[in-house]
Amino acid sequence: MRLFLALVPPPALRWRLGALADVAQARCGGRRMPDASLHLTLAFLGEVGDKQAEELSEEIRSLAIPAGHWTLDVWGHFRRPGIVWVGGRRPDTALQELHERLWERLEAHGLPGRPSRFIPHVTLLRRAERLEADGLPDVDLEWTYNRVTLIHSINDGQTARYVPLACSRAR
Ligand code: 2AM
Repeated sequence: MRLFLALVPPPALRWRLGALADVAQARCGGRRMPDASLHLTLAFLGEVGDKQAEELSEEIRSLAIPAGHWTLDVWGHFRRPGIVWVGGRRPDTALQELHERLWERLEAHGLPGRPSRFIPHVTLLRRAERLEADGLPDVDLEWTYNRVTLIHSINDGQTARYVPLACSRAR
């Protein structure tokens, strides 16, 4: 199973991210992420066996993360995969710490793959050749979070469907 840990936006924020995705697609082309799939990946686990997925689900259900507040105020582009995203202009210490803490737990479960660099972002478009920033609205969003979700990414041909498997406890 292809798994990742993510923050899932509350409905009002999801709606605002979706509105930005619409404007971005009109400007930059590419494939827009469906509203239901919008998220911030904290850790990408890759392929995990069923038994380990069950153990990880238990671990996530028993976890309580510190509540946090992330400011999204910039457009970004990863050229090679053609991703247009929104994120924070400044590094966010709380998200960085959460990422580190989660990877410590994942490594304790024997999972490899901790990246050398973590760039928190919400992917809005895929296969967009470039970011046409002119004419895009300023990004001015606040994301208050207190839970992490373990998500199963199921590939249905062209698009991935994301199915939540487990959610951490609220503090
Ligand atoms: P992306 O949106 O920047 O592509 C599910 O695929 C989530 O995991 C997506 O948010 C995706 O990030 C991320 N992801 C997919 N493959 C990855 C990889 N090899 N390394 C890091 N993150 C990955």
